[in-house]
Parts: sequence; C-alpha cells; structure tokens
Amino acid sequence: MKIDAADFASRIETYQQRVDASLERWLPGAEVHPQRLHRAMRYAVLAPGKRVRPILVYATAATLDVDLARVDGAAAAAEIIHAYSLIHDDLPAMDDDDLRRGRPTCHREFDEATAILAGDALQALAFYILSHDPAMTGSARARLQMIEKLALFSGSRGMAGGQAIDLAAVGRTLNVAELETMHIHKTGALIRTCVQLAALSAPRLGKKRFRALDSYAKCIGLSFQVMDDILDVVGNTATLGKTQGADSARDKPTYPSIIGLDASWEKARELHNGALQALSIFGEEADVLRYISAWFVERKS
Ligand code: GRG
Repeated sequence: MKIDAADFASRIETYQQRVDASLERWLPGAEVHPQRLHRAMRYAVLAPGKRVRPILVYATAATLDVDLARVDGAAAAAEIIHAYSLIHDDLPAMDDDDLRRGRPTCHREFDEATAILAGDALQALAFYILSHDPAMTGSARARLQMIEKLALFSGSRGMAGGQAIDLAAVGRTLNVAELETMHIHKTGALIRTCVQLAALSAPRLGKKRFRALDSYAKCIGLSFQVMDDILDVVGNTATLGKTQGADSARDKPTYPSIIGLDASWEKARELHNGALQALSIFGEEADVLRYISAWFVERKS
C-alpha cells in the first residue's frame, strides 16, 4: 500500500500504542512481589521512549504481510532489551547519567542495586517472551532462530560488545573504521535484530528478501547512531530527554568529533540512500520502511 507522511505518522502512533499494550501484558504488575524491583522495571520500560525498535519490528512485519499479533512478543522483547541496556548504560560504573527519557535515571529514582537487578531481570524477561509467547509462531525452528538472533546480537558479539568497545574508547583517538565497528555493535546490532525477528515471522520469505532487509537494517542502524552523535552536538536536553553534550563532555569519540559535523550529516544521508537502495527489490509495501529511514536522519530527538 502506498503511504504518505500523514499515514506514516498515524502508523507510528498505532505501533507505539500497540507495543505499549504488549509491554503492559508482559511486565509484572507493580504490586507483585518483589514490588520495588517490579516498579523499577516498569519505570524504565514504560517511560516515554520513541519505541523505535518495536516500530521497526511492526513495520517489517507489515511490509511482509505478517499479522501484527504474531510480532507483538518480538516487539516487546526488543524494547525490553533496549530498556535494560539504557538502565545499565546510565549507571555510575558506565556513563553515570542522571536523566533518561526526560526523567531521573533508574538508579537515581530507585538505587544502584535495584537498577542493576531491573536490567538483569528485563534481559531475562525478553528471552522468556520469545520462548513463551503462544501467538508468535507455530514453528519451533523459527522460535529458536529468533532466540538465537536476540542472544547473539545483544551479547558480547553485539550490543554488550559494542558497549565494551565504547567504554574502552573514552579519551582515546579512534579512526572512522573503529568508530563504525563500535556503533555497528552498540546500536546497530539491536536494530538489525528487530528487522530479522519480523523477517523470521514471515514464512517463505526467501534469502533474497531476507538479505535485502538485513542490508537495509545495517544502513539504518548506523544512520541512527550517526544522528545520535550529531544530536549530542546540535540537539537540546529538553527535546532529547537526556543530557545534550554528554558524549563530548566525557571525551567520547563520535562522528562529529572525528570527521566533523558537515561530513557527519553527509554520512547520514549516504546511509539513508543505501537503505533505500537495499529496499529496491520491494514495491510500495516497503514504503513504511523507507519513511523510517528518512525519519532516522531527520529526527530531532
Ligand atoms: C549496557 C549492555 C549495555 C549496552 C548499552 C544501547 C546502549 C548500549 C547504550 C545506550 C546509550 C546510547 C546513547 C546509545 C546510542 C544510541 C541509542 C541506543 C540511544 C537511545 O535510543 P533511543 O534514541 O532512545 O531509541 P528512546 O529513549 O527513545 O528509546
């Protein structure tokens, strides 16, 4: 279906509401024992984030004509892994941030030990959902592949590995290739997983379309982070909901600090073009994914 900007905006809203309902179904209630831990998990996950990762799961499923009910669990699992990574990233041992999604970070609102546990428990919950959600798939093989993808891309060879590279890079000079490796792991891997989880829900997808979607995901995973680096320089704290300038204050290598602001914008545009190119084998059904790529490089938060 051909969509315009207004359709896209309404789809984003629908997907955000849809994943919020799914998250509410999977998260333990605030009154469930141990209440403090469950309150911290809910605080971090249900805070007003953009829900970019679930949006990608739903948009990919819609492109492939997969019933969205089949990916509600995958969408929630991706957002839950993301929320755990933000909690841990904000801890004093890592970035030591006070503000996230416009609110005090989890360890500021609760305490450090509770925040660590909330992150741990969220990570486990994401895998519980993928292994348990009855609506997801009838195929045990597809379910296992989804669990495998999420484990691989969020672990030491994906997001957590990227975070390790990031921590080791503070105060050091990286070249562009090293910076790209860090970003591909830290941010790109989970974004790539989202597209793959939805693709694995589509029976008879075929290697060609799977690869095309994966190359799209690689481009937008990196463009998202290039923009994150740019926004750290040109954004503002109120719109971002997190501390603007935090990366440069910590002397972190970023695209603007290594190649400059203009070249960083250019890089984001090139990646957007690469994403569109990757989708060229699809017709109008992939328009929502094209809009997502444009959104990533135009976003202000
Ligand atoms: C601690 C294992 C571990 C990993 C942390 C994702 C991550 C790795 C750190 C988050 C810090 C950060 C600024 C990462 C770069 C880009 C990014 C993932 C930003 C936050 O994602 P958004 O913009 O946030 O989608 P919202 O709040 O909208 O969900």
